[in-house]
Formats: sequence, structure tokens, C-alpha cells
Amino acid sequence: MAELGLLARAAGATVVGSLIQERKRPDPATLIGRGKVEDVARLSEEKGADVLLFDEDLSPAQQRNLEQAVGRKTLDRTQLILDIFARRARSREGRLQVELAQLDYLLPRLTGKGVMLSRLGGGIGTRGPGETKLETDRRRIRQRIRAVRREIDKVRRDRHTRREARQRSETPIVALVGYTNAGKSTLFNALTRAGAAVSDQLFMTLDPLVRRARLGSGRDVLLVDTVGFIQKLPHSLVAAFRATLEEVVEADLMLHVLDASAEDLDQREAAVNVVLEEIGAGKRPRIEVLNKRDEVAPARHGVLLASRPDAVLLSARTGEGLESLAGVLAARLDLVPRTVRLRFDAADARGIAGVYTAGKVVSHEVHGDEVRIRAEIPARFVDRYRGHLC
Ligand SMILES: Nc1nc2c(ncn2[C@@H]2O[C@H](COP(=O)(O)OP(=O)(O)OP(=O)(O)O)[C@@H](O)[C@H]2O)c(=O)[nH]1
Ligand SMILES: [Mg+2]
Repeated sequence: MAELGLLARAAGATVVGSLIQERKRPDPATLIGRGKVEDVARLSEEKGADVLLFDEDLSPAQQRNLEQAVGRKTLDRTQLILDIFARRARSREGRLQVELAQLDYLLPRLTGKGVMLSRLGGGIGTRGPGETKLETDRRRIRQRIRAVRREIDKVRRDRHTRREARQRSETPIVALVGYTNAGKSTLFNALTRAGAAVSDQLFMTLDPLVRRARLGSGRDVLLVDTVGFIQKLPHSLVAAFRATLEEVVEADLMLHVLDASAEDLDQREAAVNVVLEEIGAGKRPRIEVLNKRDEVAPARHGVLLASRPDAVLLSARTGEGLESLAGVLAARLDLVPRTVRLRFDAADARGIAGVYTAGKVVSHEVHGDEVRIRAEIPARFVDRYRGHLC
């Protein structure tokens, strides 16, 4: 419920009251029991609430019935999250992805008269794709869904080209993943000195951002900041963001950022793992980062590290522990330089130039039609020069 409150705040609402019902079986008509509906109506009246938010998903009928019974606009968790995403998305691709998720959500909820669409107006739960685009007609929505998909494909192809260029640059790609508010953007900024937006609002980051992080002595990585995950993340959103999340799947390494001060650390970690599985990144190499070390009592540090022996405990805010993360990254990515002696045919200008881009050349001697180079190159590239080693 606390998290639902934070989500409400991220959507621009103020929480004026809350009610919890424990029930073995949800009421098919109203989710909560009939008596509880009356309590909700009374409390809403008393507190002057404009909107009702449910942490559980509501069926279209439940939503309608609750609205009628309480006389207030009623949203479920999925709609609320879609709303926040619609507010935050900035890039063309991000906006398209959110629109697609919203349309997917709307389609099965369209009742004959298009009741759902009538809710598109001012206030929260209304950041819809816009009345002008949305007709009350399923067919038109399906057409729009197809058009949005095509648009996304196009934007995606452009991004692909950019990503391929990045991959050719041979700098390893490291993606930050984690629960919303874990501190991914703060860590991103600390490592890249970039100015990514940081806030204690949930889902601050939506569009992936890529910057070079210098880990010292030429050991650079490209760092990708990404959208945060949450428990019960709407399925349509995961699907919509699949394209963006490919950045994660194709990264050389993931940094899973955890808020070490969160009481439900394990649950959040599990929620992130579920999404990573879903996007096919479950088995990709990763390092766990226990962030917000400064918020954790020193006595707990040992406990945290005992259950996650390979994790790096740090504070992105104070910078404490960043050095050791740089070390772990370099080791895991085989970025540690090795000194090698190489031999090239003097005519192999491309091969020789390659060494200069891959590392630091210590000496370069020409002996007849042979060139001998001594260079320090990242361990991950050594294999590539196997035929030239001497
Ligand atoms: N105390 C403390 N706070 C931190 C630390 N790192 C981040 N924060 C705070 O945690 C909040 C969330 O930080 P962000 O970097 O925006 O988190 P995020 O994971 O990018 O969040 P989303 O983009 O919303 O998914 C902000 O208020 C940060 O100032 C840390 O090491 N210590
Ligand atoms: Mg962020």
C-alpha cells in the first residue's frame, strides 16, 4: 500500500485516505465486499476524494460497478502505472511504446458504447492517447495499434543502427537494471559525470540513456541507464518496452542495482528477476550492486554481504565503494590490460591500426617487411591477436 501511495504521488495525486480489505475470494462484481464498498464511499465523501485507486487489477465490470457505487473515477494499479509512464515518456519511441500499452489495455475494456473512452478528460488516469486519435470504435483502435507498431519498428531500426555502431566501437556495454528508485540514475551520473534526472519519484527514468564511463587507465565502458521495474508491472508495458529492453539483453554485463536500505529488498530483487527472465536476460552475466550503503547501519553491512557474497556494497550518493565497483567491472569484463608482443606483416595497415585503437602501443619497430609491436591491450581482446603473438 505504501508503494501504491508512491505511485499515486508520481502520477500527481495526493493520498487522502486508504482502506485495506482481507478477503479469501474477491467479489466478482466489485472486488471488495459490499459492506466495504459502502465504507469506501463514506470515506471518499468525508475526505473529498476525486479518484479511487486499487492496488489489484480490476475487471472492466468491476471498474464500472465501483464507479457507479462510489460515484468516483476508479483506476487500478495497471492504469495508474500506464498513466505515470505516459507523463514521463519523452522520446518518440518511449511515447509510442506507452501509447501501444494504453491501447492494448483499452481494447478489451471497450464496451458497446465506449464508456471507457468517456473518461478521457482532465486529471489523473486520463493521460490517454488523446480523444482525437481515439475513436469509440474497436476497429479504429486496432488500426491505430497497427500503425503504432509500424512506427515503433521504424524507430527501432534506427536505434539498431546506432547500437551496431556502438558495438563496433568495441567498448563493452554495461546496462543498469533494477527496481524503480533503487538509484540507477544516481549511479549512472556518478560513473559518467552525466546529468541524468534523479528523483525520489517512482519511474523517473523511462528512456534509455547511454554515456561513456571512464574507469581509469583507458578502461572505458558504455553505460546504459534504463527504466526501473516494479512488482506487478503491467504485462502490456513489459511487452511494449521489450524493444528498449533489448539494450539490456545485448549488453556485455548488467549491473543489478538494489536499494540495500529497502525492507523488502528480497521481494524487489525477485520482481526484477521475473522481468529479466521475461525479456530473455535472465541468464546474462551480472553484478549485484547494493546501493544506498549510507542508509544502512554498519552492523547490517556484514549480514547483507553474507547473503550476497559477490555483491558490491556502495553509495552512489556519497561515492563510497565506487572504486571497488570499478575494479570488479574491469575484472569481469576482462578490461585489465595485458602486455603483448605482436608481429604484423608491414603491409597489414589495418591490423596495425587496430592495435592502436584497441590499446596502448609501447613500442613499434620495423624490421624489413615485418612490424613488431609491444602493446598493452585489454585482456578481452588478446584472443583476437592470437595469430600475431610472438
Ligand atoms: N541515501 C542515498 N540515497 C540515494 C543513493 N542513490 C540514490 N539515492 C536516492 O534515491 C532516489 C532515487 O534515485 P534515482 O537515481 O532517481 O533512482 P532510479 O533507480 O534511477 O529510479 P527510476 O528512474 O525512477 O527507476 C533519489 O532520491 C536519490 O537521491 C544513495 O547511495 N544513498
Ligand atoms: Mg532513473
